[in-house]
Amino acid sequence: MDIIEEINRLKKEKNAVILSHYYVDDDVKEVADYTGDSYYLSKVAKETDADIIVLSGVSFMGESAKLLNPEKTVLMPDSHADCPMAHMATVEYIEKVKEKYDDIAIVCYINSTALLKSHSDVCVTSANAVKVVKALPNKNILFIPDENLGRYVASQIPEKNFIFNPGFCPIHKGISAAELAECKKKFPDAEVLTHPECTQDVLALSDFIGSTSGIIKYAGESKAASFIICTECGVLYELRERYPDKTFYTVGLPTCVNMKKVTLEKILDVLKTGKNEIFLDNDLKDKALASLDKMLELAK
Ligand code: CIZ
Ligand code: SF4
Repeated sequence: MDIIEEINRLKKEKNAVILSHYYVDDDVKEVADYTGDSYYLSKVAKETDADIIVLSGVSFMGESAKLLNPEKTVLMPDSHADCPMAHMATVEYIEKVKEKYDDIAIVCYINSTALLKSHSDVCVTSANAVKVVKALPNKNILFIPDENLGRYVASQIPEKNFIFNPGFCPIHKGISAAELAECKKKFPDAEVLTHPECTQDVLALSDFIGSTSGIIKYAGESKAASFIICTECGVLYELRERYPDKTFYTVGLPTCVNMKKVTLEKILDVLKTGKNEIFLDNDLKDKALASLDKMLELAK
């Protein structure tokens, strides 16, 4: 039996579901029951009636799935697949900023540890951040951990006062505006579609700024025949599959090494053994879940 057949057999036998992020390797996405961005995966995790969720992505995604569905077993194919940005804020910094403002909301990008979520008022993803922050009554917003996404959201909501935190995604930050400008010269008819984790100078050269799901939707609706995609390269698979007549370029090949740690062999292994299960600290579970639930409610 080949590995895909065996994974599918075990999925059925154990009533497991595989949720994959767009950024994992293409062969891994072949066995996924659901593939999407963080927002989509969190909604699926909340609604699934499977007993086991295999989260083919990085650890904050597994933690979110467990928070949203605590009765389920959540397994990570690779327990070291972690997002460095998820750790790039401190509780001390949050508390220090809170002391300065009476009316402040702590807004936490979902790419964050459960600990950071537990010290926040609401979570956001890149797909819903503007909508969720707009819906908050607070004028002062501390946005953690990603400064670039925070600055983009702030640019869309000028009536609020934002405080930023110096976190970043190394992959999106690594996309260079100078190289993008070169690429635009080479492909002048291509539209530039960019994730808001990229730096401000890259955003300034873009025709569309949005989450991975937003980029995929935009590429389908646009009349343009070619696009320069400024996000992690995994999204190319979905774009090329959905729109085979369109052409997609990237600036270099931005690759998240952590997402690429997930392999079919590791998925099979956790399905067989049940290892790498996510357990969350009891002290922070309720508060972290409250910030995720608030996001799901405000993003409706
Ligand atoms: O960079 C990431 O990890 C993204 C874009 C996650 C997501 O799906 O929002
Ligand atoms: Fe984290 Fe960036 Fe990888 Fe996303 S692409 S998981 S933000 S390091």
